[in-house]
Order: sequence, then C-alpha cells, then structure tokens
Amino acid sequence: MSDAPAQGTVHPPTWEAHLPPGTDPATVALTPAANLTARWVAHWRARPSDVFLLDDHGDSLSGAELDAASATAAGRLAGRGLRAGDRVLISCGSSLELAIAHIGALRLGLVVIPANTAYRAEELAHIIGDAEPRLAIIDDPERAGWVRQAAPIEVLAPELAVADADGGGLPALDATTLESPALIGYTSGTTGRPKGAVLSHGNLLASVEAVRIAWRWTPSDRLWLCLPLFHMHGLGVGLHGTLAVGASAVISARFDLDALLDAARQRRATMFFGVPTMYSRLAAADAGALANLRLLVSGSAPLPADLHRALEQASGARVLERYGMTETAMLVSNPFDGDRRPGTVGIPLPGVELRLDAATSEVLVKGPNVFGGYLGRPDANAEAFTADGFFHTGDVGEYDEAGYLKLVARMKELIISGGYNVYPREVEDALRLHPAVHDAAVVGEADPEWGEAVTAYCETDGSVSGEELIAFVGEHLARYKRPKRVSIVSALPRNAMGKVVKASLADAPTTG
Ligand code: MLC
Ligand code: AMP
Repeated sequence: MSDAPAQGTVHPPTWEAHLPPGTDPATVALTPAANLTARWVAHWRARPSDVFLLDDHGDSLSGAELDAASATAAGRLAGRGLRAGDRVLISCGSSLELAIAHIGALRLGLVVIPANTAYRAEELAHIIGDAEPRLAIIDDPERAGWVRQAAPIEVLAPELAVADADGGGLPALDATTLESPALIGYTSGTTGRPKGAVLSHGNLLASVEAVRIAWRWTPSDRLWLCLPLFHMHGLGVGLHGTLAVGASAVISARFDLDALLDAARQRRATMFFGVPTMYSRLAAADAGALANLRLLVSGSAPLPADLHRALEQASGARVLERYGMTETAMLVSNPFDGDRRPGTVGIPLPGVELRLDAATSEVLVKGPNVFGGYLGRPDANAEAFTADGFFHTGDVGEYDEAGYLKLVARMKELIISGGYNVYPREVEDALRLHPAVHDAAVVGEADPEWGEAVTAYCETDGSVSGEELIAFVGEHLARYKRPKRVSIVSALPRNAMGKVVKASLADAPTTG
C-alpha cells in the first residue's frame, strides 16, 4: 500500500493549525468590536501620537490626526445629505487622502463601492446603474465626467478632510452593527456581467482578524502597501488589516522596485503583500532586498513553485502564499510557523470551513468572512451557495500529501493577468463591436510576466489588423483588459453544435 493517502481520504489540517502555540481555539474571537471602524478607532485613541499611515512623499498621519481627519471627511459627506446605509462610489489612485475619505465614509456607515481607476465609461456606467451610489469620489476629471454621464450624482475629489461651509456638524460615527453592509466589490463571479458582492462590517473584520492571528501581525509591523486600494487584496487585507491590527503602512501609489528598497531600508517596513507579477519582477531585479522584511505574502493569482524557490534562493525569504476572493476576503493561507509549501495555498484561515465538492472538486467555503450575497441578484445568490450555506468559489482544488490545498483549475471562465481579473466574454463582446470582426474567442495563455496573458482569436473580413483591434478594445475597456496578442484566423475551431472549442484555438490556421 502507498504511504500517500488517496484523494478524498486526506484529513487536511483545520484552522487551529494557524494559532500560536498554546492558544486555546475557544478563546479566538474574530469580531472583537461592534464594527470594523470601532476596532480601528480604538487603536488611534489608545496611541494618539503613534504614526499609523505614511506615504511616499514623507507625509504621515498619527492616530489623533487620522481620527480627526476621517471625522472631518465623514462630516463633509454627512453635510451632502448622506446617511448610514447610503452608497458611495470611490475610484482613486492610492494616497493618504483616499485612505481618509474611505475611512470617513465607513465611519459614517456608508457603503463603499471601490472601482478600478483603469475602468472606462462603460465599465463605470454598469456599476453605477447597478449599485446606484448617491455620490462619487473620483480623482480624475475624465472619469468624473463619465460618472456624471452615467447618473446625475455629485462627484467630489478625495481631499475631504477640509471642513467646508456645508460641513453639517458632527454626525454619529462608528455606530453601525456587524451586520451592516460596508463594501460592495464588483466581480463577475462565475459568469456574466459584474455583480456587486456585498460584504458586511462583520465579514471584513473577521477576515482581517483571521490574518492578524495567522500571520502574527502586530502593531510594530509596517506594511509597504503598493497594491491598489480598490480591490480586496490592497484594500480589504492591506489597508483594513493594518488599521485593525493597529500597525502602520506606507501607502505607495505604484509598484516600484526602488521605492520598495527604500521602504525596506529607510522606512523600516517589515511586510510586503504582492501579486505574483510583482514577485517575478523582484526576482529579476534585486530579490536580496526582500531579506530585510519579516513577512512576504503573495496572492490573487498562482505563485509558480519555481518562482517561490528562486525568491528563497536569492533572498533567504520564504514567501507565504494565501488564497482569497472578493466575495470571501481571505480564505486559506500557508502557515506562518511551519512548512510553507510552494505550489499550495495552505490551510483554512481561522473561522473558515472548507470542503471539496465530491463530484467536481470545487472548493466550497463557509465562515464569518463569507459575504451574504450579490446586490439585487436572487438568481445568482440561489446558485452561489449550497443548501447548507457553503459558497461555490469556482476554483477546483485538491489536497497535497500534507493536506495543504492546491488550486488546480477554475470552473469559471476567468483570466487572471497580473492579479487583475479579465472575463473573456467582455473582451469578446468588445471585439465583436468592431465592424470588421465576424466573431472572436478570448483565452488566457501562460505568460512569464502576467501569469496569464489575454489572447484573442478573431475571424474578420480581412480589413483590420491585430494592433487596430487591441486599440479598439482599449476604447471600451480598461487598458489592462486589452489582448496582449491577437491572431486573425480564417475560421475559429467549432464543434458539431457550432460552439467555439477554446482548447483548439492555438491550432487554428492564421491568415497572416
Ligand atoms: C498593467 N498593465 C497590465 C496589468 N497592469 N496588463 C495586463 N495585466 C495587468 N495586471 C498594462 C497597462 O495597461 C499598461 O499598458 C502597462 O501595463 C503599464 O501600466 P502600469 O500601470 O505602469 O503597470 P504596472 O504598474 O507595471 O502594473 C503592473 C502591476 C499591476 C502588477 C503592478 O497590474 C497591479 O497592481 N496588479 C495588482 C492587482 C491587484 O491588486 N489584484 C488584487 C485583486 S483582489 P499600456 O499599453 O496602457 O501602457 C483578489 C482577491 C485576492 O484577487 O485573493 O487577493
Ligand atoms: P477576485 O474575484 O478578484 O477576488 O479573484 C479571486 C480569484 O483569484 C479566486 O477565485 C482564485 O481563482 C484567484 N486566486 C486568489 N488567490 C490565489 C492564489 N494564491 N492562487 C491561485 N489563485 C488565486
């Protein structure tokens, strides 16, 4: 008999494996405050002169400053008539002003809809039509114009911490409950047009408490936070986690190797969270600089096992890979103590129950971090959960010989390029809008820099080039969704039903 347990008989480690030695699991409380912002504010008031947020330009905010500035921002929003439960769209590059605006909105009880700054008019209009925000905070005039075209709502710049005439007095702050919605993250989930995943204060607090415990994140840590603050990784883990721990973060507007080296050496950063594309660039440049950091976390896309090993060889650091989603925040992580296994995402985080569907091996999850459902989508919600309340992730998993989870495939049609999600359907639809395109099929092909590169195969009337089609897609969709490669083919491979066979696309004859 083989020593390796057969798939299905492995009993994977449960979340207790993440606890510091000697911790009684019964004492772990994942929602130790009335809501998310109450948890943050308690740290600022306990240590008012400590620095909590910094930026690349040398500016910083102490606890007392963050408390006052976010209250002023909340007052500005209240002065515009916004009340707890109202929705606000925020689409801004990273800055201290953005952080203050976001925190102020949440303290007022508003529901924040973060939107990628790369989105173009049509992508923003879909979100605005679906979520009906009452106000938008945008840092760019072109995007502000697109928002106003989509709906007659007020658009403010992120600099809200300046009281104005309609400041509106002091609203009630930090007064929501754990059940109150806090964030609506747009994602296409398994299929279709992007849907708004509604996450409550309790969901977000439980997730950051779980990683605080699992990663031994302490107030003396300083995160170099260059991930954008409009997706779960940078916002829900990086910023919210820093604030919940009472730690500090250097907010950086972009991923830049020199800035990371500077942060590690001069700004006393102890942690870095990145997507695999960032780690691959670091490995090619100066991975040795990572040696100064206490913890390196990778997520949002698979970290290739050989890149994991190359980083260890160059820096001595063993990257900790974890797995999460917009709908669930953080789910599974390699352990802080113990083996970090390349090619796996690890063990369920505190509070997370996980099982693999017996028929499909789809990863199914349940826990206080898992969202309640998509906004206004009873149809999608009925399909998203099992009868006993487990969420269908759309990821296919298996356990390795130590019981660590490996993600081996996706049931959902999704391309992950540099940590950003691209849905083949939306790129195909954009390509089909071009008058010379008869039909198009889009897939993700393996790519050393982006992990997966958006790749298009188009049947055309012969009057358009691949370059022109790439530019055309960029007029309709965020630029990172543009195909990196376009092949003009004489015919897309189809099955007997006339459906495109995506697995055979690479063999389709091209027309030059
Ligand atoms: C930028 N470009 C991309 C791209 N990012 N193309 C494909 N995929 C991407 N991810 C293109 C731009 O359109 C531009 O093209 C050119 O690259 C340079 O743009 P840039 O902005 O200067 O790029 P750069 O700063 O190098 O961006 C690379 C990156 C960025 C890796 C830093 O993509 C990034 O921040 N990724 C992180 C995404 C993220 O936060 N994901 C978390 C999702 S939450 P042109 O032609 O216009 O010049 C989630 C849950 C979980 O998944 O588990 O965490
Ligand atoms: P998003 O919808 O942007 O939240 O992306 C979530 C998806 O990213 C998950 O369903 C996974 O497919 C993928 N993902 C996140 N972390 C990892 C990881 N460490 N390895 C592989 N895929 C990941």
